[in-house]
Amino acid sequence: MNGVGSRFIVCDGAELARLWARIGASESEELTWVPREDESRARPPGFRVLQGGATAQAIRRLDPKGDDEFALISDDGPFVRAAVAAVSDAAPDAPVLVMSDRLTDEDLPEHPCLRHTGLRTQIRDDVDHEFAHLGNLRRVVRLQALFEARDRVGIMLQPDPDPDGIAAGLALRAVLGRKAPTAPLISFGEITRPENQAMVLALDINVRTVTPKELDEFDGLALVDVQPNVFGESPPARVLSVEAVIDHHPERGGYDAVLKDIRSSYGATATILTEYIRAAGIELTPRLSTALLYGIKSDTRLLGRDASAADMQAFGFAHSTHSPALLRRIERPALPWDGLRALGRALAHTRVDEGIHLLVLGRVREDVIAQVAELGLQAEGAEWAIAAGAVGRNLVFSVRNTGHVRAAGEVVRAVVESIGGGGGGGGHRSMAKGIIPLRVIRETCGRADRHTIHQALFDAFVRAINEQV
Ligand SMILES: [Mn+2]
Repeated sequence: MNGVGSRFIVCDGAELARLWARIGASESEELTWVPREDESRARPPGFRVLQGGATAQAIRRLDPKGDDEFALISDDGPFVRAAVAAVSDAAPDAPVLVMSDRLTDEDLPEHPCLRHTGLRTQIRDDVDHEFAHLGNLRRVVRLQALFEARDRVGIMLQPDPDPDGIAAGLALRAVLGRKAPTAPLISFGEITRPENQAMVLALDINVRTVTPKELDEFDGLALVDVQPNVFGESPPARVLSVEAVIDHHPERGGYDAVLKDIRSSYGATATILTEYIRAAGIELTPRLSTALLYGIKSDTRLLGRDASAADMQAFGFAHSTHSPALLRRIERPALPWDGLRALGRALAHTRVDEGIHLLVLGRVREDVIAQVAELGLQAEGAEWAIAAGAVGRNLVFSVRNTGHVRAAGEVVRAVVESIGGGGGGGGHRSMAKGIIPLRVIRETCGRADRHTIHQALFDAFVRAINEQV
């Protein structure tokens, strides 16, 4: 995400210019050097001399544009300070990377978009990373400038917000240096999935449901992990003209945004925001790290196939400061007493048959079902664990397997199909969830008591698991 501008490298003396060439100067870089005394005839190959030294006039002669960036390579304090001042003067918006082994942050002048890193230990990959950080810092500086003067910024998530959107929204608020009252997380819909409710509960996050009319309260709007096409056929006009969009879904047209950062190769929007926070050196609290970690984990299915190298790195970065206790509270919410009693009754008669451990719980809170399925897989001899319970008018069941067998998602679809219409199901290799209306079970099996449900589910699973694919 380095933008499309040019990159100017300014080396202090022939020795550092040759070092830069050895690290592996990129063809897309404009290489310049400032000769030290007695070096005027030692031009390093590929470099052109910065006539007049590191002055604003010399930088202006390079004709820098809005998206360009600079790297200053020097171990000399006065040189770097003069060069930073020259760049600020000639190209006020250009970010600056200072590469030096001897200088410390105290040697460097104030600059809104400057990063400092070492030089001689760098290899080309490191240099590329440093420029990636610089590109992210530039985005942060632009976002901050865009929202600075706004009274109330709405951070808009998709309807039925998910952990990635919630974490990214929370992180954007931190990037903007704001608190909930002036930058609330908002959505046109409520959080419905129990595991997502567990996240906002454990991390004490409020997502406000708003009507299109209520968007008038905000003089700044940022769409996070979402683009307007998600809001239906004819979205409210306000969301078609927003200040910022940060997303990892494929880019859609049909709306205006002052700033856009859309990276469809990323597995999570939380990854983009983690990079912002890292590049800008913003403090990562345990609550925010835990949110980001969980957001990345949940959108990439625990860093599975959809994850990019960037997701792995962001995950690692957030991991070092997250709170294991908070994460546990999200992933293993406290079991309610009646859920535990239902589990106790189901366990009293439990057995593992043909590698299947099936627990039917009766009426329970939905998140209990997933947790009981996890527990069920720990039974001796279990290759499959299924927990089922009545939620509203439906029978909801969660499925887990040991991973060496048929994919759970496929099996659940086959089970729902064989018991009868109106339900749904899906999932991944080792975990899945299915829903069948209780009415359908009553119609198919004559009744919907615990024993009947147990029998019907068990038979359907045996068939589905052993079916040839
Ligand atoms: Mn997402």
